[in-house]
Amino acid sequence: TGETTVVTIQGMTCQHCVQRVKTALQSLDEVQSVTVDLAAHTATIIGSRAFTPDELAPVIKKAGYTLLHKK
Ligand code: 9UX
Repeated sequence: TGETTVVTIQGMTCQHCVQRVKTALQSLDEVQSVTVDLAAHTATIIGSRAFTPDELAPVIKKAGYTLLHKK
């Protein structure tokens, strides 16, 4: 079991970008797996809990990308 969090990320344009985002998100405690869909600009995080945009945004920014906040 696990909680799934899906976020939209701006700025990923290649598989190196995908790997950077995956590595950054996998560094978080309580993250079990991360998959990134380059075409959809999304990252799907499975973990022992859900993750909030506020805690994910700085991690994604540090990797060089931008969390797109849902309107
Ligand atoms: Mo290459 Mo992806 O610079 O940014 S890692 S396009």
